[in-house]
Formats: sequence, structure tokens, C-alpha cells
Amino acid sequence: MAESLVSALDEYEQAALSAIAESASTDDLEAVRIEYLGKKKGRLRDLQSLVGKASPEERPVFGKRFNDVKSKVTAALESRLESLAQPAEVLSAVDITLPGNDVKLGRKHPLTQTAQEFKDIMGRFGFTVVDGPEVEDEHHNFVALNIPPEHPARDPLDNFYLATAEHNFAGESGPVLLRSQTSTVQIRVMEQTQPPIRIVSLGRVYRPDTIDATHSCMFHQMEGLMVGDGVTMAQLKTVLHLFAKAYLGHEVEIRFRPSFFPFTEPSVEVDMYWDGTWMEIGGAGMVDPNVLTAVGYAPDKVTGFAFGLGVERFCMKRHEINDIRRFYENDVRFLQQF
Ligand code: FA5
Repeated sequence: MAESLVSALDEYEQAALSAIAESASTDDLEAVRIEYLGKKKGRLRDLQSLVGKASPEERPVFGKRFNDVKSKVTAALESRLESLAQPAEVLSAVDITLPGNDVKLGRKHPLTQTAQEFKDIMGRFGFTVVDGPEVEDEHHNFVALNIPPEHPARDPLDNFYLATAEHNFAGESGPVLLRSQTSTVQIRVMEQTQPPIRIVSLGRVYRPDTIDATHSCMFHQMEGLMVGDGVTMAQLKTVLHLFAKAYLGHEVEIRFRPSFFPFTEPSVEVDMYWDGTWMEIGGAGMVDPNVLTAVGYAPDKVTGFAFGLGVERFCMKRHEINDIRRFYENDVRFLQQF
């Protein structure tokens, strides 16, 4: 009797623990509980009555063993119930105490960074930023800029025309084209605003130029315009000088070379001396009286200056980039360096 009771308790313990471990759901576990720990007709009840039949000397020993087995099985059941009751997501959740993967963040394109810096610098000089459309009509790209119909700049082979007068998807009369310069924005601003004006506008322009290390068929310009009472060429030179110094952070010199643009008079090419060489950075001049008249201003009352700078050329100079095509190839080895 004594031996068979011991082995019955051992066997019960082993069977109960493995049934608990194998149960895959709370329903399974409940069935195991009823079978092994059920008060009415479970296996434990049978063992309890065997213990009750032991002799008075043996009963305390078996009673203790019985209680040990019962608490061990009950504890195993409770712990298994706790883990089965957890939602699946929690069981498979990421261990948030482990170090994360090294996430490589992207960065802004060097031209975007340059444009932002240009806007910041000009903002400090009191110039506000405005935008203009990249698809333009001939009025804003040429006519109002004093560029007559016979001017070579209007040659269809020197521009990206998108539609002819007969086939104009913009729903307006006359052809439309991708703007060839940001000077279009000067007109759009002056048409809608009265002096004093102090604006810059940065954006893409398009020209069917032959592509090489310093020329692209799409590039960026920053247009500047200041109109008011007594605005002078000396102020133009000062603004460009201060701007170039602020961007390149060096002792920069500015020189004006006489030039011609239909929308400025006098007109100049602007060169900058930096790092041992002169570099052309853009065109500029005093806004032509014909342009002031075209937008409804009185040229005897207000004067203004305007400039258009090549954004790529500045960025190339500062970062020693030797080919403009690098900007548009999207090679991450190049882009990562900025
Ligand atoms: C103009 O575009 C005039 N609108 C500038 C201007 C504005 C004059 C206001 C007067 C008053 P230009 O064609 O020179 O000018 O171009 C200006 C600058 O754009 C050049 O100095 C150069 O830096 C840049 N640029 C011109 N063509 C290209 C090209 N194909 N690729 C890259 N940069 C270019």
C-alpha cells in the first residue's frame, strides 16, 4: 500500500506537469485542471482518499508528500495560465531593451541646402521670398521684359516651347514655354505690388544649352529685385558683395563688366574674385524704364535694380564640385557628402 501510494503520487505529478506544459490554449488548460485538480472527481481526489486510508503512523508522511505535489501542480497550472492569457503580439514583441538598428537618415540635396542658405542670407538683408510658375507665357518671359519678337532669345530653338498659339493647353491666348530665366518673377511681382519692393525668387529655369561641366539644360537661378525711391547701382553692388561674402565666408571681390540685357539699363555681368580666380556669377542692372512703364510704374519717380545669379555655380565654387552634372545624377556617394 505504502509503495503504491508513493508511485501513484509520483506518476500523478509527472503526468500533470507534462499535460500542463503541453496544453496550447486556456481551454486545454482548463480541461487539464478539471482532470488533475478537480474537486468532485479529479485524479487528486482519488489520491486524497488513498492517503486517508493510510495507517495513522504513515499518514503524516504521505499527507506532506500529497500536499507538496498538489501545490507544485497548482503553481505550474497558474503560471501556464498566465502565459497563455498574454496576447500573441506581446509574446513575440521586440525586446525594447536591445539596441536598435542603425537607421541611415536621408539628407537634403546640396542645391536645396544652397537655396535655403541663399534665402536666409537675403532675408537678413530685408528681401522676402516669392515664387513664380515654371510654365510661362510669352508676355512674362519676353514681352514685359522688353524682349522684342525678333530678339534671338525668343528663337524657338533656344527655348522649350510647350504649346503654340493654336494649341495652348493653358487655355490662354499665345504660346507657353518653360521659363528660360527667373526674371519673369520681377514682372509678376511688379504687376501686383507697388514700390517699395525687395524680393528674391529661387527656382528652376530651362534652356536647350549644350550640356557640359558648367552648363545644364535645367538649372537654378536666384532673381533679386529692389525698387523704390532713389535705388542706385552702388546699392546693387553692395548687396551682391555682402551676399557673396556671406555665402562663401571669405574676402570676396565683386566686379561689374558692361553687358546688355533688354530689361536693364545699364546692364552688367557680375564677376566674383574668390580663391584666386574671377568667376561669372550672373547678370544684373538697373531696371529698364520700359519695363517700369510696362508694369504701370512711373520711371521718373522710382528706380530699381535687378540681378539673376546661377545657383549651381555658387554651390560648385564653395564645395569644389567640378562638374554640374553631379547634381542631377542622384549618385548617393556624391549626395552623402553634403
Ligand atoms: C540671365 O538669365 C538674366 N535673366 C540675368 C539678369 C537678371 C540680368 C536680372 C539682369 C537683371 P544669364 O543668361 O547670363 O542672365 O544667366 C545668369 C546666370 O545663370 C549665369 O551667370 C550662370 O551663372 C547661370 N547660367 C546660365 N546658363 C546656364 C546653364 N546652361 N547652366 C548652368 N548655369 C547657367
